[in-house]
Amino acid sequence: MTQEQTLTEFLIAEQRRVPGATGNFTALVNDIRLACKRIANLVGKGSLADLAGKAGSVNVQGEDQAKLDIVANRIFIEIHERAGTLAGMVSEELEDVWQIPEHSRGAYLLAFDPLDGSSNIDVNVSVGSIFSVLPNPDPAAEMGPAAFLQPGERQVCAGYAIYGPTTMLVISFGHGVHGFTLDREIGEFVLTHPNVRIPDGASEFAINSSNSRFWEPAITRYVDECLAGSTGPRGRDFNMRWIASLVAEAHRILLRGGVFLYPRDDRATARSGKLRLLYEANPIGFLIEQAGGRASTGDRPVLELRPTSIHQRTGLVFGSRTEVEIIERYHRDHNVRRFDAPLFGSRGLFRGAG
Ligand code: AFP
Repeated sequence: MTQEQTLTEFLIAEQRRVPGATGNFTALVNDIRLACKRIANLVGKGSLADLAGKAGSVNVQGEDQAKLDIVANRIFIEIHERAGTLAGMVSEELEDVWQIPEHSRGAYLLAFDPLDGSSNIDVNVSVGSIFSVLPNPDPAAEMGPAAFLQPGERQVCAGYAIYGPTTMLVISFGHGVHGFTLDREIGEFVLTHPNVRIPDGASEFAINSSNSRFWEPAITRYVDECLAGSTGPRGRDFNMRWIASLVAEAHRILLRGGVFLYPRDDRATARSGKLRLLYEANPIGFLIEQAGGRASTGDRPVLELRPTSIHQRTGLVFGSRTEVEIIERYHRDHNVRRFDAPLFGSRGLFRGAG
């Protein structure tokens, strides 16, 4: 039997690959790991920790905060703010950039969603934490939103922790994706899923179809064709999934293939999409691309987008490369004029097919 490799050993090996590495990056990833372990512990306690339910507050996006959203956010901040590895932090739960005291400033920026899918906590469905690490582009400049407005392709590390039946940390440093499972007996993440590759050609799609009346024609066409199954143009049956937890959805797709769509739509709240670019779409997109899949706004690779604000939203389509490319093609074909392409309007050919 080969010996298990822990995340600590993996990180040391990674650091050795970089001549002159200071250990700061390794320390940062170690701290992310610690934050995720602490959150996993609380999530695992469920109602026993008296952390179930809503906090009675709303975040900067106007969404109700769960008690665990607030606690998980605090855990991330407390662990990182004096570690000496970061120059600033952005979180789904914070309106502004979190300033790091000058004497503790490091070379990196951290954007995170401390508890993604938090509407699922009270019903005991998988949730997660998502993180994205960027270099600080100008250490001499005053820390503010501008530092974070870098395209996702500049990420040096991204990943998520999933708090499900097991807790896993799935991470990429820009050369492949690796999954580590928390062994609670030894308190360590152990490498269980090295070099994850997304299977292509899988037959599952995930979308919240209650929004279908607001979709663009390209999305309607894609979903209608999937629903038509073996009798339609795709010539095979598809399964539909929707967990309402991006991390859980991304995890399934990384391991089993398929495609996820949260497209922009015609609701006033989702014209630019629903998911947040910096701490949802970019880190998940980075993992997906590193695992051989594709992540797109629908029109173009999501990692190429240059953000204009720290809480910017985007449409997001990701998963098996072939499927995402089909969806991008449909955008090119049908979305020249939104919502009124002849085949897909209210009386169009495909409207009745689903
Ligand atoms: P929360 O973290 O507020 O629960 O949001 C979860 C999420 O951002 C993402 O994880 C899901 O894919 C998506 O929202 C679900 O959105 P709908 O409830 O609109 O389906």
